[in-house]
Amino acid sequence: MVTKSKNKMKKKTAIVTGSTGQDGSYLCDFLLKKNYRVIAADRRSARGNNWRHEYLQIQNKVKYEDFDLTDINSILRLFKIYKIDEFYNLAAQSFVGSSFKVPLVTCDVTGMSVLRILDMIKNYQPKTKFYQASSSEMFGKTSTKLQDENTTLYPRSPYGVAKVFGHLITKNYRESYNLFACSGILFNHESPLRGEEFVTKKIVENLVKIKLNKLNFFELGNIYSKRDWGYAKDYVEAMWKMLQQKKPNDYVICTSKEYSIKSFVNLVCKKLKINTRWTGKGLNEKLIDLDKGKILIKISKKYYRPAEVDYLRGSYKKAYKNLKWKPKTNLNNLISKMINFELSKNSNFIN
Ligand code: NAP
Ligand code: G4F
Repeated sequence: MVTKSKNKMKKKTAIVTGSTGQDGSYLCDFLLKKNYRVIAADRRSARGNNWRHEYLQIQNKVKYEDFDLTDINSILRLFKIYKIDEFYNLAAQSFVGSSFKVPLVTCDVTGMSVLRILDMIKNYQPKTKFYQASSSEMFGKTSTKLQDENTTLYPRSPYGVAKVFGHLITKNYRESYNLFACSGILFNHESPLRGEEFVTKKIVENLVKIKLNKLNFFELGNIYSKRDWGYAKDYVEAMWKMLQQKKPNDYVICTSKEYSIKSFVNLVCKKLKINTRWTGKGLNEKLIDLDKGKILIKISKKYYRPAEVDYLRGSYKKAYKNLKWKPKTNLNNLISKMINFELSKNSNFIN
């Protein structure tokens, strides 16, 4: 009995904002397995479609708190209720494409809210360790082959600009007020739990539907940009590791391999055994199913962005040295996980 209550007292409390998103879900699961008390801070509207928590079977294990990054009182409330050991700020308007359409909301939610949280930590619980979800999108129009913690930031979207603010204000509060505040500069990371508006999920979901004869074709935008894609589940471990170090710091998390969107499509087709060839150029480029003589993918201007990030490829040297972190899952295995998830979803649907 005594040991049990002692163990209970030792539980660390972690707040995870954006817990219902891709990374938030994997992080909650990870922290629960590490015996944390996990407070899932989300907008109430997110609970209506809590499929990721249900998939990971964590919906009865976390404690939900109503929260909105734009409502300072909802942030303050958490600091009044809980003694917070670790605060992971994963919530954001995270879709780059939308940030051009709702720039003010994006800058407020994704950028300014970081300052709201840091100021609460400084004023109420300065011992709380803070993780900020920074992004490789901050490198934007980069001219270096490999981006690391010292690469110049040149964002290309309101989202990227907002993330730069969050990143720099985290560093500023660390240096000004001696807070344990870290930024993880994460390159693109995907999983079966990825939101369907992001390109990898859109490609896998639609090609699986085509394979199962449930869809004829779909459209993409710029298929020539290159991304460094890792597996989200590998990446949440790095977030936690950053907060377990003696000193706070910023780290790039990536795989150091880059692929174009077009190569990603080709890899998925190969795995699904769809025999294809690309024809045409520019907006007339198309992916053809050679066996059926059908168009599978068309290019549409609708999905082009006003400014593009053409090339991202990171170096995780510092994370490997200090955190002993390296990616475990390559793109081939990641694609298999995503395909299998979609196939099982579809067969469940048929049954
Ligand atoms: P995600 O799936 O889009 O999740 C974002 C979460 O933020 C959602 O749960 C969303 O909830 C919540 N949110 C949005 N606006 C909010 C608000 N005003 N108040 C409270 N919650 C709000 O994103 P993710 O892929 O897991 O990414 C997690 C974080 O890492 C984000 O900050 C993202 O910008 C950053 N990041 C992601 C990647 C990547 O490749 N995945 C790479 C680098 C950085 P609702 O359902 O209520 O909208
Ligand atoms: O999958 P995406 O929307 O991801 P993007 O823009 O790289 O942003 C993601 O990664 C960032 C890290 O670098 C995160 F910070 C951010 O939160 C998010 O998770 O687009 C990837 C690329 C882009 O170049 C886009 O123009 O794919 C291109 N693309 C081509 N056709 C498309 C499409 N993107 C989307 N979403 N949909 C298309 O139809």
